[in-house]
Amino acid sequence: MKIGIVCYPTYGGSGVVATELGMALGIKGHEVHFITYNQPVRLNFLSKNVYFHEVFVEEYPLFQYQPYELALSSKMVSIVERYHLDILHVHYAIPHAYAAFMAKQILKSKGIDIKVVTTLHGTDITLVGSHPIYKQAVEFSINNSDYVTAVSKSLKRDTLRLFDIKKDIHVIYNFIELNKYPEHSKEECQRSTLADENERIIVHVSNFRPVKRIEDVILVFDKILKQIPAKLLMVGEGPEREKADLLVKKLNIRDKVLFLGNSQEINKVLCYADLFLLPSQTESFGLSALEAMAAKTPVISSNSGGLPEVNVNGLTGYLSAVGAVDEMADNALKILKDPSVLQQFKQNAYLHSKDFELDVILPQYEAVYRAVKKGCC
Ligand code: GMT
Repeated sequence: MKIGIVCYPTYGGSGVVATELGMALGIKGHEVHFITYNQPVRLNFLSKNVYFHEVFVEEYPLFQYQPYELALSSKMVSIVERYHLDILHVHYAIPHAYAAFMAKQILKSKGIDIKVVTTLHGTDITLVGSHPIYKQAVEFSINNSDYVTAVSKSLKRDTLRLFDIKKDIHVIYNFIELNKYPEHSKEECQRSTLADENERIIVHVSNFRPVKRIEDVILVFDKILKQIPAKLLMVGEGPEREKADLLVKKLNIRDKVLFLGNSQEINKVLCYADLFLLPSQTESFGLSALEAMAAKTPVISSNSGGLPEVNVNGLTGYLSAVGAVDEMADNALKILKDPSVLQQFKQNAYLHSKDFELDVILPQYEAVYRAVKKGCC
């Protein structure tokens, strides 16, 4: 099949899922065309059957805001026409589903019936999409997609609660490619480059937005540190980075916290990890938690959104109410203090991540494309 994928090219989970999906589809013989404003960060340029089309936005003095949706719709129309695409799969409703609706209408006027699949990822619904300034357009674009998927049951529930939705929403979980996290990686990992032999290594990966509650990450770590030797690796960049730095200074733990910036090799960083922290305010799925589990790392997270669908309390890690930093630290210590308990949680996390293997999820998207192409819905 010929599939156009529209996504954000940045480090966020939606772009990562879209990119990994596209590359996997290419390997399976589909022709995949990425349409976005930059080359997606996880896109391996030489991937089989994969093409990238950059959306340019011309500056003009009249525009306070550049009309990206317009440029994107036009680009989608040209790519669908030029490469005879069957499907446009847009990741993150804003503005992609809206731009896809416009492209569909333009193509209709030319006698081309392009099918649009929209995947909802989280903040496009919970934080941004349901805001009154966007709500009407987001609701309309969801209702006018040919097929809608959400990355967790929780996100489906949120979408139905926040919008007047006339379409079925189908849950297709996010996925990982376990072969990118080889079982032997932990043993090969040079932990000594980052921590002393007796220190537990704790990792957080995110875009450092307020929703991630970065200060809770540091507070939990500080409480752990009071009980056992440990290091915290903070991976990512974003608006809360400065605040995090200030808190680290205030707590006088600067030599125990490493800010590593953005990384394209999360699996290599996770190779060092004994524990992953994700105390988010809300999280539709928590792809970073799943990536940690795939690298045999138990997860201490909040219980918000779709996190309970990924992190199983008492098995792969622990879940706590948002902001319950004392409980999170206590749970972390339960895992970290006893090497045999830690080993058990690592193994459980790894085994549970297998439920989200690419091989399990990819056929679900392929089935959607086939059904939608036939005009199922
Ligand atoms: O977490 C973010 O702020 C980035 C955001 C995105 O759209 O890239 O992530 C959302 O989509 C991911 C992939 O489906 C999910 O794993 C994240 O849980 C979700 N983030 C939130 O709901 C806050």
